Amino acid sequence: MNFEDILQNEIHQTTDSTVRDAMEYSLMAGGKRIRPVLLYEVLKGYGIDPSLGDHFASAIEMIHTYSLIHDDLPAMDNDDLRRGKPTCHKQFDEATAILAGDGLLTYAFEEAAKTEAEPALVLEGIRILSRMAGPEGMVYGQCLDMAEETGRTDWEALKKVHKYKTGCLLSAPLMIGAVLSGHRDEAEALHEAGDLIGLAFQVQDDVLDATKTADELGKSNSDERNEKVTSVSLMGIDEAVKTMNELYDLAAEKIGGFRDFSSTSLIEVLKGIQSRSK
Ligand code: GRG
Repeated sequence: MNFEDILQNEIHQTTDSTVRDAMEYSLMAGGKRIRPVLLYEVLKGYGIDPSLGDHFASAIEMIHTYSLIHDDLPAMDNDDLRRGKPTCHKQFDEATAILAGDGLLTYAFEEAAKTEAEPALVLEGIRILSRMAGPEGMVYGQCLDMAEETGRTDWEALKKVHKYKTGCLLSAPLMIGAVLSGHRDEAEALHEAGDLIGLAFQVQDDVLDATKTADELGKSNSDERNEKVTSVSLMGIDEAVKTMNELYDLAAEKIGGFRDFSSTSLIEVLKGIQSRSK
């Protein structure tokens, strides 16, 4: 089964309701699925059947989608367009969008728990997922981002926001892939690689936001509207592009250094992300 069918199938196992419609609307709206791909690539690199990661890959995409739904709400970035479609609260209403986010977040953990691997490995994967998504991870990053004075003020502060807000959920699939493959000892080093990818990805997002239209990107640029400091506003486009390329190269170098890991395919995926246009 391809990943889109897996996701659709899993979400259809929840009770038919408006909240399910809203969860499905946002989940199946055509995201790039970068986080699931990272998990599958780590499993493949360690010589493990990638289907072992189906439930965690779905769980991570559910958590990512919940974060986008909540981030788009009027109380946060107040955006109208996401994944080329009206945001969840525009298509439905605010209460339904809040519930759809809550539903995706909680269902993600049931989803991850379905993984048929050694229970200790599944538990460790769930612990990592929870930590990377929660108040020690993405939620902390979002909190820093909302508190402008302690958030985006200079490059160091901005890097901290991105490490948590973006890096953690890109690190999670790499770390969980290592754990499910029996390489728990390499999860921390993969976390560092994930941080680099997260920062590169975010600088790239800033560059794309500054150079493409909302229609081309399929999402609104609320950073500009909300007058937020970004890597482009701090260092200009040329320097931001240079920084982004250096960060991707560093991440690839790190990934190339793992023992017992065939890195070629994951590095190819990274190159694909580096040349993305949305
Ligand atoms: C609400 C707790 C909470 C967190 C929100 C995801 C997020 C944190 C904010 C969204 C805004 C933003 C720029 C986040 C950084 C991560 C990022 C670049 C998300 C977009 O990821 P893509 O490009 O999206 O992988 P698709 O739609 O392709 O899945």
